[in-house]
Amino acid sequence: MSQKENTWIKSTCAYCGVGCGIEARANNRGTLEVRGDSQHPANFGKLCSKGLALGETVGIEGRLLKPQINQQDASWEEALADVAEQFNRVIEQHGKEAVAFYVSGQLLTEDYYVANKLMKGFIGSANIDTNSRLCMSSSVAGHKRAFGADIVPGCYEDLELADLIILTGSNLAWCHPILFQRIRDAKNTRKCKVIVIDPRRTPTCDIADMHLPLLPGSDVALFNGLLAFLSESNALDLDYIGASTEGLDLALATAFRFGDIESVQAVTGLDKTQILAFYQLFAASEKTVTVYSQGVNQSTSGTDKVNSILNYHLATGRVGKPGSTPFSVTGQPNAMGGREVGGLANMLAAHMDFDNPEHTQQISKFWQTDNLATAPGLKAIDMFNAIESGQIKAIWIIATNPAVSLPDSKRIETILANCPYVVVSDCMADTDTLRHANVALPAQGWSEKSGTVTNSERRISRQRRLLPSPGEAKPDWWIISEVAKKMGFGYAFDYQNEADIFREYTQMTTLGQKEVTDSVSRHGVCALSRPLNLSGLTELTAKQYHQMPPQQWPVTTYNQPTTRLFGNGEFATPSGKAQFIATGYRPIAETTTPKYPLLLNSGRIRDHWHTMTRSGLSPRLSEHISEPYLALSAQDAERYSINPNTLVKVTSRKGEVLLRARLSRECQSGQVFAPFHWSNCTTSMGKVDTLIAGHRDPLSGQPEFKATAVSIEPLPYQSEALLITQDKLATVGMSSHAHWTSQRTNSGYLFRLTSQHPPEQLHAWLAANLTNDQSSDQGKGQQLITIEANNESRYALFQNNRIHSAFIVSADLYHSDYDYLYTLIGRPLSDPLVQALFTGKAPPGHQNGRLVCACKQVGVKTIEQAIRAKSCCSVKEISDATQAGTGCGSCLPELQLMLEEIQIKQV
Ligand SMILES: Nc1nc2c(c(=O)[nH]1)N[C@H]1C(S)=C(S)[C@@H](COP(=O)(O)OP(=O)(O)OC[C@H]3O[C@@H](n4cnc5c(=O)[nH]c(N)nc54)[C@H](O)[C@@H]3O)O[C@H]1N2
Ligand SMILES: Nc1nc2c(c(=O)[nH]1)N[C@H]1C(S)=C(S)[C@@H](COP(=O)(O)OP(=O)(O)OC[C@H]3O[C@@H](n4cnc5c(=O)[nH]c(N)nc54)[C@H](O)[C@@H]3O)O[C@H]1N2
Ligand code: SF4
Ligand SMILES: [Mo]
Repeated sequence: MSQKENTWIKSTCAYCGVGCGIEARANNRGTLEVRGDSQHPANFGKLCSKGLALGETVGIEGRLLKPQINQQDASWEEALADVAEQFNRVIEQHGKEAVAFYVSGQLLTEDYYVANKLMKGFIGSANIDTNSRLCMSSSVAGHKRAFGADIVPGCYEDLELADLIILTGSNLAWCHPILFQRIRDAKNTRKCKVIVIDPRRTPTCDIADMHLPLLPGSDVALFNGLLAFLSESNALDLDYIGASTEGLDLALATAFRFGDIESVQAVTGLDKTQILAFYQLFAASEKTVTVYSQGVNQSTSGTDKVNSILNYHLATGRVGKPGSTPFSVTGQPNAMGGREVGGLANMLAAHMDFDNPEHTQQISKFWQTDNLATAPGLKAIDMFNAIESGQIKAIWIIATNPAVSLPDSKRIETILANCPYVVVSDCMADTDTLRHANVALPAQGWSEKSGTVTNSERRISRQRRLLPSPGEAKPDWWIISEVAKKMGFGYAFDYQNEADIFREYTQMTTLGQKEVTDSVSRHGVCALSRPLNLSGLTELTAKQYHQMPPQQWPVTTYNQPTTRLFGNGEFATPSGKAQFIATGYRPIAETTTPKYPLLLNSGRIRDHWHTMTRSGLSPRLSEHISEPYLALSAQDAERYSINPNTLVKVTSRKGEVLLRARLSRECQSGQVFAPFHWSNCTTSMGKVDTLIAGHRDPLSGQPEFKATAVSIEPLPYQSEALLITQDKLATVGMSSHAHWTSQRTNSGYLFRLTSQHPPEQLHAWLAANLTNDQSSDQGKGQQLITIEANNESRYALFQNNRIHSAFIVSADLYHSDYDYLYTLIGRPLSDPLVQALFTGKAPPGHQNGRLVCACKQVGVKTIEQAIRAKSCCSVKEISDATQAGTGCGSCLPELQLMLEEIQIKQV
């Protein structure tokens, strides 16, 4: 599709579940200008650092451009035929349970719908699961137990109406930055209180009136204690409980068993006065929202954690009311859409259930199939176990990178390597998972795709095509439908476009819906037999679909705003009443021992997205935190002899990784934290999921990513190097010589190496490698310079008199002194920066340090200097002095942290 110049097209951000509206315009460099959509109700024009950098990640670099069979280019016809034939062959020989799909919350609803229809409706197995198993499945299970349906009752506006916001297991500042900003703004105008419940002191604590650093996994005990406290202090809403709920007695009895403050204190490790202050504030604040995310879901007691939260909201009647509701925030852009169309192995599409014969009959009739799966399929980890045991012989992985993101990732790689037939659809050419693919299928990426996504507040937004597809990339729904046709199910997959699929899906949501009476009251509160009802969208023409503004479901009339659900006290259970669930506290699965004395927590950083296949393309996003790291307390660093910024070896019962030590006040002693973003494509030994065991919640099957027993020790090394290159190096041989991590920069790549070999050997090896890499260009004015200065050897390779690559090797390198190195590529020898490389002195004006504010390009040293020299005492003063934080605002919490840390040191 050709793109009219200067036309701003509305779409939705590629990243988190906030689902911000964007406007984008193609420029003549083939990339995009991106800005916030001021009319979108999620963000009203604001974007965070990731949203603002979207334009940097839509180029052709790194894209998978053609289908491949066994690493050889193939035509679409060949590749699709191969997939269809192999799947049919396996089904014929071993039965339908021998094949599986593993899909993703990053698919559009239309893609997801078709994948689920093919597997559950026509292949006849329910072996389709999604990475939402790792993300939202405990919330899904908790919602279903309490409400009878997987429903998020509230909306974003509730964050602005609440008197008290509890953020538990959520680092909103980094993971849902626009929601964080909405709360911060509300706090400034309405003075609502914020409590953060998280073992770590995260940047989210920037807006906290109270931080409860509970011990990992102890949420249920804390919330049971709250339920008991509410009962004891006569703060239960008895009218509401009587009219709208069932099961309080059992839940209360369980809560009382360990609900006294002393027991809560013992289990959570919190201070008694803090616990009481929290309970009292909750009891006194009628308008309360609890926002929760992976610190709750990713746990062996995840579903109970969710229900313990829903219990205290039900006990006070605070569900689905303005400013008063539990609020599970979704992670991926379409985590919610996937749940709607039945992406999880234990659900059918449109919130219908396997164990409801009416539902299965209605679906069979609607899809015109006599082969609908009759029972839930295998959940993610069980699915990979079944490949290992030989039960599953063919898997199709779409829009997810399980070789990095599933627990025990080394084992997952072995399983994929041994699986007889692996198909991977991805937009990128190189991922850890693709390295095991028999067939690789090039999917369109975010900027080329067209369809819909649903955000955390049930709002369906259009994602629109912004750029033409590179190479032969195709929409995921098209790829799946073509395979379905070739497998013999053509009549059911004959879609002309994504609007056809959306229409079919919306029709499906109306199956068996009872006549809706009084569905929407004046307060926007809705009562429906199955709340996921899109009957107002079933008649959309293709044109209306393409123009559709955001719609919040249920949508029984086009464009009707349905902001909240369940506020009238009617629920989707058979009795119409919400269910209290008795939630007994269970500890985390792993215990620390003298051999593994610390608990590893894992999660996200502000500027990277998951396995970095896309955010890793952006130099700006790669600068904020540029290496895999381990955050640890100063006490633990001392105890285990770890110096700041050195490499630390982290070992668990499953494996070991090497991470850069970051001493930080965020972790309590005994706990460490690492982000999970780095993969074999970006580091030799920094893939954190290598360490994590697959302990799961018994109901949801969600893994416990946040509590792994580990040991740490310093990594002895003989030499270190920083290397910049214009082209991506082949890293295959590098691992045998040094541990490495790589980072995208404006003009190329930056590698950090740590080696067991002495500096001269590392130097010789790197120099030989670089010249080999460039051998084809020999004679094109190539020039090498090697210099020894300050116990460091420096090397530069010039081509046509400009730096092509360069490195510095030393026994001990202070990396941050060389930040200017990023900028050297392409500069001539005469440039003062290049001269600095050889003199060993940092050039003037390049003492900026690690980037903190990605928008205004302000580095750590500039900010530190402003705080110290200009005596800035507030974030506002730092912003005024340096411009940091005046762009998207995502770095404001970090400015606050820096300010506090420097002020503490100065005292
Ligand atoms: N920048 C960025 N944003 C993202 C993503 C990304 O990759 N990068 N991914 C998106 C996705 S898919 C998701 S699911 C969301 C996740 O968003 P979040 O859930 O906010 O992010 P996490 O960092 O996984 O973990 C949240 C917090 O849980 C805390 N925690 C650990 N154990 C416990 C515990 O036992 N109890 C409590 N109460 N807290 C605990 C951790 O310390 C951590 O601060 O982010 C989305 N947004
Ligand atoms: N240790 C630890 N591990 C975790 C977590 C944690 O907190 N700690 N969190 C877990 C959670 S909540 C999540 S959601 C997962 C995320 O883990 P993954 O889903 O594995 O991570 P992504 O990097 O988002 O993988 C998406 C893949 O799809 C590709 N892709 C992007 N868009 C498209 C598209 O439109 N079509 C196709 N076909 N491909 C596309 C990308 O290039 C990439 O390879 O990680 C989980 N793993
Ligand atoms: S908060 Fe940031 S990453 Fe999430 S949708 Fe909005 S702009 Fe995108
Ligand atoms: Mo997620």
